[in-house]
Amino acid sequence: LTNVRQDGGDAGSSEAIAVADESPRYPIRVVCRRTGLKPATLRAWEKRYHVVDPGRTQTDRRLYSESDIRRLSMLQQAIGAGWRIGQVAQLPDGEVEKLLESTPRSRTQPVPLAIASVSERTKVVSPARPSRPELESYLEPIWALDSDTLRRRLEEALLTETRQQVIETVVSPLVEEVGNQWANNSMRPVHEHFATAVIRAFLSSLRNDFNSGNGDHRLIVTTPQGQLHEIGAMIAANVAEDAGWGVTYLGPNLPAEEIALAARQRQARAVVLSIVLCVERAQLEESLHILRRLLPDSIAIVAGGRATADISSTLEEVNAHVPRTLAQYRALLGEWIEPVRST
Ligand code: B12
Repeated sequence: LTNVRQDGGDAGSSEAIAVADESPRYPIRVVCRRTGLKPATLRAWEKRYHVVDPGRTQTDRRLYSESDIRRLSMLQQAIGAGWRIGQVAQLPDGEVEKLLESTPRSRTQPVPLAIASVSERTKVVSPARPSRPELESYLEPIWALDSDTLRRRLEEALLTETRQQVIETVVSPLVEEVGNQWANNSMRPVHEHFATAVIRAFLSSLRNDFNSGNGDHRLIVTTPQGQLHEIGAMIAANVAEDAGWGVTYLGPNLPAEEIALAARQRQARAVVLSIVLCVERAQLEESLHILRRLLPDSIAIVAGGRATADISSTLEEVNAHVPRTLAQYRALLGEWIEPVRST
């Protein structure tokens, strides 16, 4: 609270005015601790939205003032209340304050699609569901159907993080967030389709198609017939390539006979399946049995994805390895690759 008048009297009286120290003096670490923002989010907000204008030390490190911290805390609260950073970043402090006071809990309920026009949806529905602040800069271009910006932001993430980190900390949570917003009608199917298309292209571009593997280092990655969700399989392919495996990626929705043919032809070490949704369970379970029958014992089946829990007994029957997390999957691939390396 800068220049707070304590007596309501003469503005010229220096004793009557309590001036908070507004000099820039807090490093980014302190600001993040006090506001709960991550450093990367704060830098992104500054770069894209100029939310505050910090001072600099002689060695060019950022320094923030009390009022910067206050503003950032309010913006952080607004995001928590479901606003998007693009909607609040340019508002003066007083407006953000009013917004926070007047954001009733009921705003967290989405407006039904049927009665909301597109403009109402971007104004009213988009702040409906709090999303993770660190994903805001990716959700903005999805709302705007702006593929250039979405793609550029994903690529920018690669400048500071490894391919694995970007997949696990950006791509996975982003698709999940899109899926949740789509499921609760906060996002239209067009936005979900658009986001999926750009993310598929991005994951494709990360893949190392030239490494088809040699010796025992070959994997087939796909999804069984009826399983249309492909991003889990693309992630599994990327993770394996990162761990040094040559991957033959077959896309989604493939009959067991075709998968087995590819695995035998490539003399793969394993077939990796992504099973995200338990649709047509009987067909899914049958195709796993067929696959096991058509594969020699030397070719393992690895199955991952959220629906593996629904068919766990079948997966056991076909002797599948079922890593529950990407870390477990990486560990399994590591165990297999080690003996090969040592020969
Ligand atoms: C995009 C999408 C689609 C697209 C897929 C396009 C494509 N080319 O992939 C389309 C439009 C085709 C689609 C269709 C359907 N979808 Co859909 N879809 C999604 C969405 C938004 C993203 C899916 C995705 O790619 N996720 C990203 C990946 C990264 O997440 P994941 O698949 O869970 O994978 C993680 C783990 O499971 C694991 N993993 C996955 N595979 C593997 C493999 C290995 C080896 C390992 C180790 C780990 C692993 O690692 C990943 C990273 O954490 C999700 C929402 C969401 N929250 O995921 C809904 C979602 C999966 N879909 C859903 C539904 C209901 C459907 C439909 C039935 C809708 C309909 N009525 O038609 C159909 C069914 C299609 C079918 N037969 O398979 C539901 C499933 C609900 C449930 N019971 O689980 C979801 C969760 C949406 C929701 N919240 O309701 N969908």
